[in-house]
Amino acid sequence: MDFRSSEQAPVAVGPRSEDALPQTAAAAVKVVIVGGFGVGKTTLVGSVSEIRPLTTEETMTQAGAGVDDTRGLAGKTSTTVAMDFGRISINEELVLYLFGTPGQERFWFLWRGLFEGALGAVVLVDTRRLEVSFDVIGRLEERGVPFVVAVNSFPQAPSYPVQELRGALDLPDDVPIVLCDVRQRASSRDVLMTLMRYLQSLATTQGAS
Ligand SMILES: Nc1nc2c(ncn2[C@@H]2O[C@H](COP(=O)(O)OP(=O)(O)OP(=O)(O)O)[C@@H](O)[C@H]2O)c(=O)[nH]1
Ligand SMILES: [Mg+2]
Repeated sequence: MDFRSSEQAPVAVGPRSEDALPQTAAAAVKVVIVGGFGVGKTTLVGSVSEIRPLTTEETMTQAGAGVDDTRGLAGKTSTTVAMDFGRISINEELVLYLFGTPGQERFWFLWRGLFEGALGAVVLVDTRRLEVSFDVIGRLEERGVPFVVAVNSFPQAPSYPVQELRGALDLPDDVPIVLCDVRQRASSRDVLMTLMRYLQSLATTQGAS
């Protein structure tokens, strides 16, 4: 087909040049962002990704009433049904691929594939609804995926001392807990850096034993 002769401009195909990996990238790591319904997973991937994130948001409808726990989420109008995907370069050599999971239990059957090859995970929690993260943490522990916990600061969310949170979530002492506001790129990046440092410390400990 001769595009020059068609009336409409040709549609660009293939990856956009600004999305290309830096030539210096030597290692790519898969990280999953998990947590209960509406804790801010899609927001985190969107704020930190250097490529336009892929999202699978669907509008929340009346059909979810009574099923979706929307307490404290008055402004939330959409929900992830498959996954979020983004990318961030930590430095010139290390690139993270971010996979955000759906928070709603009815989409959890998709999780199996999402954990394949993941080096680590971020568990996002909302202190108003800590219980929505219990199952998620259990699943990561079952699969042996190392994780850090990031407490997303929503207004009016109660703040608890870290030790109390650790107890409530039944976390071992070495699992990092950090506060964040995932709407802020720098804050989301800090969360990922905490995970990277934690993975590095685990690798060092395991290498030493
Ligand atoms: N105030 C405040 N609002 C936030 C923050 N993070 C996310 N939100 C808002 O909270 C809502 C939930 O965010 P999402 O990113 O869709 O949450 P999610 O975990 O991806 O939700 P599901 O995919 O449906 O499980 C959105 O309306 C966000 O704008 C935060 O740090 N502070
Ligand atoms: Mg989402």
